[in-house]
Amino acid sequence: MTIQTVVVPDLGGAETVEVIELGLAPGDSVEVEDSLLVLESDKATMDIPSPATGVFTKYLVEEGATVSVGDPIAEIEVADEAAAEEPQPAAVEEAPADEQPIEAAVAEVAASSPASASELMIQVPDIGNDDKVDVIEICVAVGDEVSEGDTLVILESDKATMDIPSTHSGKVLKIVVAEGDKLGTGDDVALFEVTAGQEPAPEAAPEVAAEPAPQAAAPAPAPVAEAAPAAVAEETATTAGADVYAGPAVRLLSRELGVDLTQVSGTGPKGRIQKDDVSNFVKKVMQNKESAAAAPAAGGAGIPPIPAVDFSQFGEIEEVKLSKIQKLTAANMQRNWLNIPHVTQFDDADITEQEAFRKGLKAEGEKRGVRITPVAFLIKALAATLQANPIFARSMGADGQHVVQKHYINIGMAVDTPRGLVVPVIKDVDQKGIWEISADIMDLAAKARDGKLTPAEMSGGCFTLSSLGAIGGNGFTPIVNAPEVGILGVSKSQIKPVWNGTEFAPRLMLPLALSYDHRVINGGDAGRFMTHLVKLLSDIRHLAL
Ligand code: CAO
Repeated sequence: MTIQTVVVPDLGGAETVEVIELGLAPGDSVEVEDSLLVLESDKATMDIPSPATGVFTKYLVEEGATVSVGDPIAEIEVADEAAAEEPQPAAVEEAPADEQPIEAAVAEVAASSPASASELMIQVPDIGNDDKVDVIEICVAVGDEVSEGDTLVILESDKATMDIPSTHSGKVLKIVVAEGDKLGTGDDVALFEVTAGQEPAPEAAPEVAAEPAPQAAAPAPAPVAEAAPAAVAEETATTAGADVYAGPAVRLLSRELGVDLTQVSGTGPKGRIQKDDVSNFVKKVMQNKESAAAAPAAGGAGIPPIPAVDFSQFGEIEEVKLSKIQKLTAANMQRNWLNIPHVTQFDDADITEQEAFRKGLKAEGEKRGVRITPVAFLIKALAATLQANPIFARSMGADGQHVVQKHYINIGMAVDTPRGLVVPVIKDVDQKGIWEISADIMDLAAKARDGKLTPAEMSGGCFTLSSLGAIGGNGFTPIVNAPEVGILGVSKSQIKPVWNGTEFAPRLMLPLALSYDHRVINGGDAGRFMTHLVKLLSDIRHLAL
């Protein structure tokens, strides 16, 4: 066994380059030509291939280090016979030392070689586009052994990127394009010494150039390039990663793992995507999938889960823990939304007289130590409406074969608290007057905000009221609080012009929205319920009847 030191090859004019990717761990097996590390100048990146088959021992540089020609960069352990046989990467060492960027210098290496019978110029196949498009990445270097189908260069139009694959296996003798060049169908890409058995007949080569039909001499699996423009665009959206900054090794890894590089944040120099970034992205997606599968609230009923997004790529973020109530509410809301076919019906109640009456009670309320708000009248009116329309005090039987009719009137009241939404229940509302209901509202709302409600105080409801009247809004569509079948959403009352038969009069109108479970309630039932409620709220004398 011999330790072989790998040095920075001729950089074709660049004086120094940066080490941007160290992908191997000590003990990794390497084949000749496997990428050991990636260097980058201000114009191009360059994979440094292993000069021999063996075992990678260590790097002699750190990521981010600046190196120049001849600097030792890595060590590999090779079998003595292999060391004897395998020279340092000849292709790179043979590069001319004139003042050119890496990619151009590399392209020039074999320029002077006369074409032989086993040489073949690989060309751009039909890219389904008459325009020439930019070369955004050269994926091979002179001296590389390339298999048929391996990506040689990546082209980019304003709509898509396209991998241009090699139509033959062989060794790259010369790359005749550089990043930034424009290429179109049939243009030359690279000169190959094709592997024995793949040589084209001497007369076949020009035909390939003139007619790059996939079947003639090009069995290239070039799905992107051969596809119609629409398919090309689709490829971009899913895997190609048009606007990403990543080297060939990372692009290859992302293709193997099916990772869309546009979704990955790069942590390397200048935001370059590293192999670790791709691995971490996959890890995160898998973790999110596992937690989505574990949480009954997510992706139930065969509904595809909402994809995880790494928001940090758009700006600063923080993770805020959900309270127990918020988690429970999220699960219940989703369960109710998915299980119940909702319909919401709207109306306005004229509460001009009711409000005048309520305000007239304020002084007495102060004496009693009770605040009467519009919510107390709503709950009283709802109790009477439920008595007149008992279908709204039903629940769907678990077997779907029966409904349960409740003969008590308990009304839940949504309360907004710092810990989340809770719904205490006012019991036997039909047997209570407005003062008693007001006292219950005050008591339960205070307990809700202090987190002191007992489970008994939050159960047994027949129907729910959700009032955003003190907050504002014209209307909203509340979600039924299953297993109840109806919920009333109340918004802020406003003075509106209402036609009284002879003229428009200013009236205080209260917007109401009744959501119901259409499995149990029909539109006619809801219409009757809403009409009854509006009548009671508009003239509360009916409550006394
Ligand atoms: N239109 C105009 N003003 C209204 C109103 C309405 N519909 N409803 C209440 N108000 C007024 C009240 O009159 C009171 O003003 P005054 O003190 O001058 O009389 C003021 O708004 C504050 O009322 P309040 O909110 O303190 O009391 P409330 O009895 O109206 O409501 C409660 C109690 C618990 C329902 C309410 O505090 C609450 O938490 N509402 C939010 C419910 C919620 O979050 N629903 C959404 C659930 S789904 O996400």
